[in-house]
Amino acid sequence: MSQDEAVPQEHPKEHHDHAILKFPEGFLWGTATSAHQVEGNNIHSDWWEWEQTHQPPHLRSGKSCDQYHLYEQDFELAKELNHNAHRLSIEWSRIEPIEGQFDTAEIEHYKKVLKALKDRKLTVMLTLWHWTLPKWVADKGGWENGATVKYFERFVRRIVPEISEFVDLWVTLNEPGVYIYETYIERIWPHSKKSWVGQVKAYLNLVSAHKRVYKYLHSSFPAGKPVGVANNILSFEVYHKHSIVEQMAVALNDLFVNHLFYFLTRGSHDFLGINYYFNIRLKGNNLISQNVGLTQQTHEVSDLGWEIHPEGIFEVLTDLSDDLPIYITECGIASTNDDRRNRFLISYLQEVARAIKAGVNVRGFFYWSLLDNFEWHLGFEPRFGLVEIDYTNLERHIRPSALVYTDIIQHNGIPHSLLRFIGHTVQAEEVLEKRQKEIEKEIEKKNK
Ligand code: IFM
Repeated sequence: MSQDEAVPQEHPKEHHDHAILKFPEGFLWGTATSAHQVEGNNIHSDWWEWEQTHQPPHLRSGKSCDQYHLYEQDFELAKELNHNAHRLSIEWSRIEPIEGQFDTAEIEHYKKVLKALKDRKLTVMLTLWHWTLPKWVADKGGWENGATVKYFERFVRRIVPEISEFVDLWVTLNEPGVYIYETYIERIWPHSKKSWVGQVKAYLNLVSAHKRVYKYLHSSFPAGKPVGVANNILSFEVYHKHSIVEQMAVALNDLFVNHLFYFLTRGSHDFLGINYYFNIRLKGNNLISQNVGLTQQTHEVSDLGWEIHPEGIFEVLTDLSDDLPIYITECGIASTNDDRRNRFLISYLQEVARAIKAGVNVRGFFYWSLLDNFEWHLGFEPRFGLVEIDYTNLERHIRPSALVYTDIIQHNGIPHSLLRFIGHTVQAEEVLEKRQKEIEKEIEKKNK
């Protein structure tokens, strides 16, 4: 049969939900970055020093994306892509390179940076500490030293009055748990060591640092802007459903990784900041937050081997949901395959929409990251950006996934045309309810 003769197919409308998967009014759509990863030449930080002494040249941050100079250009891109928010961090080691000496030129620099965001009408979420320390703080023992809490608070008290007019939401700390994990358990980051005592001290000092800064931000700025932490949250699963040991491991990992920091700082959050990336399967004797044999499985993974598991974000959102609003302060994928990034974005956001429908108060989503950037000990190879960086000349190139994200932002929801890209679940209940009513009407008509 030729195409002309083809009988047009009936597509019963009620079997598909063609509506846009809507997000709440005022939802924040943006991306996240951190100073050390994008600025370049952070020469007073402990990471910079460690890179020179412990890392081969290609794994050093160097000029990075040179956002220190190119910030206007990058923010313009974010604006053009229709983002309405941006998360970034300031670099303590630039502002206080020597103990007690604050560099006013650097403070002025950050004012300009933040103003550049406000000029573009972007909501600003600012992180005060994203893993790097001034070298002098690290030399005194870093977070293991109780005095670092005081140093950090002094820095915050100095900088916040200067910049608060440009900031809408504060994040005190980024992923304290990951910092501890990489330094004391994996031991692949600066100042790594095996020390249970050191690990506990550092963790508890981070807890008090958050609490003190939270208190300061509220007591000194009564009309206060919301304050939170960006916590790394993982979804966990057992490998063998019957294994009680694995089930216990899931419960313990969930407790330590996802709940402990929030629990120890309860009462000091105006929102929960969730950085969600991937799922972990715990197996046999490999029970401490380790990915298990993923490459031998059929799951799609990122270039870093992180399992793409959209349902995981739904699970953690519903699990952590309480009275506080939630911002997804980071979520992203390292991939040179941009189609994979598209699938990731659409499918993870679909699950966020599902969580909102289930009653979770999610207020914003910050994709990690606006640009490809320096991925810590892994250097520049992992490509997380919506915008690609050509590191030979630092030119920025918009990836197609950036436009998919823009499409979602413009609709404040996921249009059906994008959902089709990954296939999607029909919202069965609504469709059935509607159909039921229609059937009832038809029956009524016939009976007349
Ligand atoms: O690049 C990091 C970021 O600094 C903190 N969260 C996870 C990202 C990807 O690994």
